[in-house]
Amino acid sequence: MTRAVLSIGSNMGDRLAHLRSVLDALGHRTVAVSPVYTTAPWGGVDQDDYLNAVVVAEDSAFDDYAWLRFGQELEQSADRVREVRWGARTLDVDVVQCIDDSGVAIARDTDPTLILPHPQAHNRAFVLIPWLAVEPSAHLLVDGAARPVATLLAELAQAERDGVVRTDLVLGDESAGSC
Ligand code: PH2
Ligand code: MG
Ligand code: MG
Repeated sequence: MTRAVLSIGSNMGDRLAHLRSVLDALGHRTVAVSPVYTTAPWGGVDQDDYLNAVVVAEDSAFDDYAWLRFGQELEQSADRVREVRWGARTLDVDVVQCIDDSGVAIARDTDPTLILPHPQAHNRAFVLIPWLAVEPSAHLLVDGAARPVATLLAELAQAERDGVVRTDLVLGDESAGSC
């Protein structure tokens, strides 16, 4: 059994439909769904604003690689093409953190296809703000030390935080979320 924190984003096509496709695929595995945010593009590539959200999900048969494959399959279903690094995309599903059976965050840094926790998560208000909305006391490993996500967010520049704006858009079944 693992519990994954997934960051989902889209800035091409029907952005909300792309995010919803993740909730549809997760089904009963969904533990919590954040609100949807419009977010200024992060990473220096000129592109349209994103819709972003965070989903917490559990599956008794999934290890961390299964979550990675799950996300990649959904990205392919959304017709995502090979893109510029940090550039526009129909759907991005990133595994931010994966907690194992014993409640320990899995740490990986040897396989470039899956680095855990996500190496940029602590720098991204578009990940931290939605995550805090569903797990206010969440912690994230940064350089091997568990840090409160709320502290990581407070350390980001105000301009980064201001670029993340909550919407009234709704993803999936609200009864599974904690809005
Ligand atoms: N994803 C990226 C690059 N930049 N910016 C925002 N606001 N949201 C994203 O999901 C995003 C991004 C590539 O993973
Ligand atoms: Mg990403
Ligand atoms: Mg990605």
